[in-house]
Amino acid sequence: MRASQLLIPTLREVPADAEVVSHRLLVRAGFIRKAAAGVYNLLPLALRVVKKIEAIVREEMDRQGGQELVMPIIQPAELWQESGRWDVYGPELFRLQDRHGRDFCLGPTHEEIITDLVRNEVKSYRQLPLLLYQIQNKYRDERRPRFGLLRGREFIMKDLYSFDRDQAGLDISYQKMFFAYSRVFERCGLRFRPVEADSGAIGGKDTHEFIVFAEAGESTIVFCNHCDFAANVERAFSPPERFGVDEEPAPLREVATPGRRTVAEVTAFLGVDAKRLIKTLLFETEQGVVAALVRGDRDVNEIKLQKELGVLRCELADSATVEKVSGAGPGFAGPVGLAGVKIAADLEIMQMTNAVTGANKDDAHLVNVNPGRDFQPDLVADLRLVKAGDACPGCAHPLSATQGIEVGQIFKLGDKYSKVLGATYLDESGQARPVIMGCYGIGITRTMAAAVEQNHDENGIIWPFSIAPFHVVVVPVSDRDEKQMEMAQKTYASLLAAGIEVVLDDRPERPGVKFKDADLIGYPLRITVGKQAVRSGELEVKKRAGGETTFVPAEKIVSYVREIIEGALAG
Ligand code: 9G3
Repeated sequence: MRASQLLIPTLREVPADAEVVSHRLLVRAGFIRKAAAGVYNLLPLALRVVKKIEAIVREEMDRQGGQELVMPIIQPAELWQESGRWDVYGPELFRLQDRHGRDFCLGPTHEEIITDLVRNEVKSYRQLPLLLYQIQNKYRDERRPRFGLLRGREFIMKDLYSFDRDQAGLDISYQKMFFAYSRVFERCGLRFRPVEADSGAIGGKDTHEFIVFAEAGESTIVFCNHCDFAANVERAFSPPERFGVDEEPAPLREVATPGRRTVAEVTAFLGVDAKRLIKTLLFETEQGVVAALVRGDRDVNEIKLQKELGVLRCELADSATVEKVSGAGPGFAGPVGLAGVKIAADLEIMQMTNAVTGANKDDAHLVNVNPGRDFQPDLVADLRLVKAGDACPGCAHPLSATQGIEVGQIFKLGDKYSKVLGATYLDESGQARPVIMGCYGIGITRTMAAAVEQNHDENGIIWPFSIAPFHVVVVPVSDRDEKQMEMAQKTYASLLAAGIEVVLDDRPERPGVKFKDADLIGYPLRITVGKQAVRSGELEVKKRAGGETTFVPAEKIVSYVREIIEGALAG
């Protein structure tokens, strides 16, 4: 392709609303343009990248026996009512009506549609297992669309659904997808890690997320450098620490703590370790106010709390509620004598002796609080948010933490959807059984953005060869120098004839502009044709990653470039 004919609207200035590198660079390098909040045009370069990622995904899905199909984006409300999810999801579900006033939604995912398809078309154990997938636009009306393609309201997803006769079959399908996903992200040139995750509202047991390491990522993962444990913090468990268990319980006593509300203030004032404090956090739920107790140096994992309570809504109470419930301002609530509130204690709490808590009274705390003696929780469970330094559940070594972007997730659904929707098959003995399902997603557009987050420098994008929009750009230094233009054209033509993905930057621009754009767009290889090339017959080939330059005789350029590309694609 000739740059003069391509729509690559590069920008020098940084878009004002772009908070993360991938958003800034994809806009500046002319890959994407916003149409509405969280809704983007994918310009020709972006589409080429998307198609490459999709091709890798298709190969790996097909390798595992996946069959591609396309399901509708417009989905009837009836199916969502049957699964019960029409009412579970609120404003995040894009809803619309047809001319007859019938309800529909824009597909945020396709469990309902595919389960309906399978219940109608699959009757016998002989038709199983089945792996069905599609690559398609998805719609979710995010509260705060941001970070460009990382959290859009319309995005491209590959979603695959597995159907098996039993749990053992599902385990095999899950293994296949785990393997396929690892291959996909490796082939895309990403540094990533599969981590144990939380299945959230969709239910199901086993689930892994594939996390691409990146500072801009919204996922926090903890992992062990000593064994292979890795998990999303939302899911991570760390064994409870036993602090103060050897002490003799002392008599409960109230002490004045004027104006000391925070853990730091109270521990400094009383001269005690934060590990001696019981932190009491009040949450509002549809079951009323709940007091969650964790050690002073810990935080509450709200997702675990929500799960243990079995509630859908779980928000930190405002100060008016805190006062009404505890009779004191924020910072002085405690479990002793706290009436009319459900108390949920973390595992560590019950092992503490002579602890410090709020006294449910302004400017006062209780010391020598002994759980079991002085208060009785309604629920004891693992409620703690794991952080770096906590003990690994596998080998007790301290965990590390890092940020990342979730580019894929795989779930074992079991019979959650097949049961409610009645998707059954007849087994060998003619008995009807629910099909056992799994679902598996890859964010295609998100993977493109994640690749940019991981592969860039101050000058622009550095595409891995496997997903680069083009592999080579040929840059004549002066478009007014006939000899240079001729040599550049010839180089371009020979590469093109060899089937190499090449752009000729034939625009009437200054050399500085063309070099800057080449770096910004991130072509893996740049071939420069200047005065020296014309004189010596040698072309300068520069690698975008690392900046290494080599001079190659013009007649050898095709084989040289081909070798580099083939080497890179072979991994
Ligand atoms: C909704 C809305 C948002 C949603 C969902 C449903 C997330 C929803 C989870 C999944 C699970 C898997 C198939 C591919 C792999 C992931 N956000 N999820 O179900 F109605 Cl508005 O999508 N689906």
